[in-house]
Amino acid sequence: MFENLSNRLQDVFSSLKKTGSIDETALDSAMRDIRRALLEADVSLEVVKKFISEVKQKALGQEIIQSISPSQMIIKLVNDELINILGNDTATVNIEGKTPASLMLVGLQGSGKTTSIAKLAKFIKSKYSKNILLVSLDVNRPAAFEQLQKLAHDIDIDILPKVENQSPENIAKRAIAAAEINDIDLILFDTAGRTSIDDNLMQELKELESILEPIETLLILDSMTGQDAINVAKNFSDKIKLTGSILTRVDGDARGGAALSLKMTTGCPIKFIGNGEKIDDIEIFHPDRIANRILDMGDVVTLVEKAAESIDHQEAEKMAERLQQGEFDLNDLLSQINQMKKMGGISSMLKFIPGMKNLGDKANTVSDDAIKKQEAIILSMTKLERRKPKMINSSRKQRIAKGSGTVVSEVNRILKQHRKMADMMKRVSKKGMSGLQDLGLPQDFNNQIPPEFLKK
Ligand SMILES: Nc1nc2c(ncn2[C@@H]2O[C@H](COP(=O)(O)OP(=O)(O)OP(=O)(O)O)[C@@H](O)[C@H]2O)c(=O)[nH]1
Ligand SMILES: [Mg+2]
Repeated sequence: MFENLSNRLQDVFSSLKKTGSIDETALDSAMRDIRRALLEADVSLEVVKKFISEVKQKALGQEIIQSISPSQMIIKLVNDELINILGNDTATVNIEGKTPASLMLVGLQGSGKTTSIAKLAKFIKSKYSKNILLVSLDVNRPAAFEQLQKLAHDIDIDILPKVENQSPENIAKRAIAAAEINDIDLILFDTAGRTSIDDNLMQELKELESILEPIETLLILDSMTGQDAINVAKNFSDKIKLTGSILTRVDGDARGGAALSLKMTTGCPIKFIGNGEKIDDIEIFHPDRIANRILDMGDVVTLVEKAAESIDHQEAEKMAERLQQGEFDLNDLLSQINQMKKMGGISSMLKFIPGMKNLGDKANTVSDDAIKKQEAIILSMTKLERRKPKMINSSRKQRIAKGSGTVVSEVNRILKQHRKMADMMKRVSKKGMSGLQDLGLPQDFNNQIPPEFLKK
């Protein structure tokens, strides 16, 4: 899977590397090649467009990191965007709920439902040691039951015995009753496929859905069908509530476009991929590992992450030095806010000051909007005002409030907050941590942050 895309992207990157420095023209031409590579991999146009515009926008707004080259930066951006369209976090199969809990597999004829159910059952049994019952609800295709029965036997998992001429709805009810008696944790239901989506099939699935109240309804999609898989997913999710999908036959699909388009176009996360006919040919779908496989540039990605991290550290250390000398003006507050934005908390800075590590953890709950507002207020001050906040009189306050789209009381609040923090820094630098006790800290530290700035 993804061989073609992988090769194409690597060609783009190797010619980028040769270019050395990257200007907008070089970036444009690289993005054109990436666009073509994605389209050839059968990724849907909608997704390709979004992909390209995200990467381009980020590439242009990117901070320059000295120790890495622009081409390395672009590789990292493409990597991140690949992970993003693949769904970011790994979506795990849900197996918790009222017992017996039902999992239902649905999909078109021949998509790989019966094979996948056996693969999934073995996976869940060995990973979570659950008691599983397999049930065939396919009363249409001759020998559908026998196919599942053979697989169940191979993996040593129980299957609900066949009763002739029972409707899928009645089999479902019988399965739940049998599971309750036999201490079954999970029932995996195999359903009938159709050559195309028809109303009867959907009606049957809807009825089964209301009987089973499944904790997972997984759509089985044949990745070889490419863009069609996306339409199938859209159609199914219009009618029943899908919780995820299993993409089968990725072993025969060199393009991988379905995998790359599915999450973004349908919102349905891929939970597993089937990569062969054997029972063990199933894999959890990890977006980051898949992206890594496509790019095959793991070392570059790690390098860029490390470089970006070290920049944050340098900044934080520089500020910590100033703080230790008792200096803390509004510029420091601004870079602290920037650090907060980047690293998600005041703790990132405070941890560099001996004894303040735990204190930092407590203050790690400042909300994003509040941070943006604080930043806007400080940015509306002149450089001199930031260095000498005392000079900010009421007319200056009004100008600052106007410039930042806030009101004077908010400007006052920041100034007050800054005064308190500066005072705290001064005490710490003079007396060490004992200086904080005069302020009633650390217990009181969260009070330094206005309550509306804390996450609800
Ligand atoms: N190469 C490969 N073949 C697969 C994979 N998954 C299923 N198959 C094959 O696809 C064929 C159909 O699989 P089934 O599991 O019977 O499909 P189904 O959706 O249950 O089919 P119906 O019940 O007829 O709707 C079988 O020959 C499987 O061996 C896979 O991941 N890779
Ligand atoms: Mg089947």
